[in-house]
Amino acid sequence: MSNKILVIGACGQIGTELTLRLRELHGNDRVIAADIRQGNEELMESGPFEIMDAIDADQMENICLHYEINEVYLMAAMLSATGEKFPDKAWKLNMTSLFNVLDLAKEGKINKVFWPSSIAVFGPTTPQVDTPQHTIMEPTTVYGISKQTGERWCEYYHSKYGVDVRSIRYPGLISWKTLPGGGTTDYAVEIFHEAIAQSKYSCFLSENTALPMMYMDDAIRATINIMEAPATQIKERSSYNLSGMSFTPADIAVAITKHLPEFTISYSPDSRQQIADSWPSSIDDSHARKDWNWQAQFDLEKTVAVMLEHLSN
Ligand code: AKB
Repeated sequence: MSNKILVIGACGQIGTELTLRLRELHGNDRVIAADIRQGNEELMESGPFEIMDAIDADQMENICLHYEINEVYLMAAMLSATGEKFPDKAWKLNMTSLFNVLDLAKEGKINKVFWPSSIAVFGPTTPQVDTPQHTIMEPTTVYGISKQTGERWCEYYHSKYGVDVRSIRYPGLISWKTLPGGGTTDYAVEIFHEAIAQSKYSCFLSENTALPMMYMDDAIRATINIMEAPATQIKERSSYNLSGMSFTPADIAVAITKHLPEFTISYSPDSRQQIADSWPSSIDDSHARKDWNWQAQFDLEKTVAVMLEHLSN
């Protein structure tokens, strides 16, 4: 089978940078971007693009067969905060798209699948600090329930049908190329845009809400590393805990102030506070380190420096 890659949800926050990196590694024509809408100029002009609705199984199959796709990265999803506004749509998108891809793999039409899970699989009864790989998972958001259910299905398709599916529980992701949309951790990106534009930011989470976060370069490296690891090294076929850094809105504000002394933050928690309170504050990713040599490279200081540099330009 040819080695061709399809990224579904290629125009979103992760999809954009993942597609561009995969194109660098494999060649522009070997990485097909697909999304329900068009993406930024760099993405659209660097290689093939298809309009695709991830819940349309026939459309997905036709694109996979047409391009002789080998690997699929399914990045389309409705995130935590938007999912609470549209629970039925979130469930439909997050679950149907996953079954569409898993079934293509089960039928031997594609070889390998990447599917993102999230720290949202955890809930208020989960140990909050250094949350272990295997622990209590009672998520309270539709997004979290869809990710937890998806994890069980990934493991099921692997053990029953031999599907080579790999997954990571992403923390909040910080990036400058494409904005996140509809998540609870989005404040950690918004804050940079507002710091540069207005020198102030009103945060929708409270001062001391610690959450696991990661700079996008680390997330992309982890995604590609887990997909490139030999199958025998992938011991968790649900999803791997992954840790970058943990900080509160107050911590990131202090780190920004070191570069922009006039910056000020205020706090006006909204409904997203309840979601954040149900999630871990830090993650134990020892299984990912042991099984496929995961190691984060970006801490808060480094992330703040690189975000401000890129966004100021
Ligand atoms: C969200 O906030 O919903 C996402 C996530 C942690 O999966 N960024």
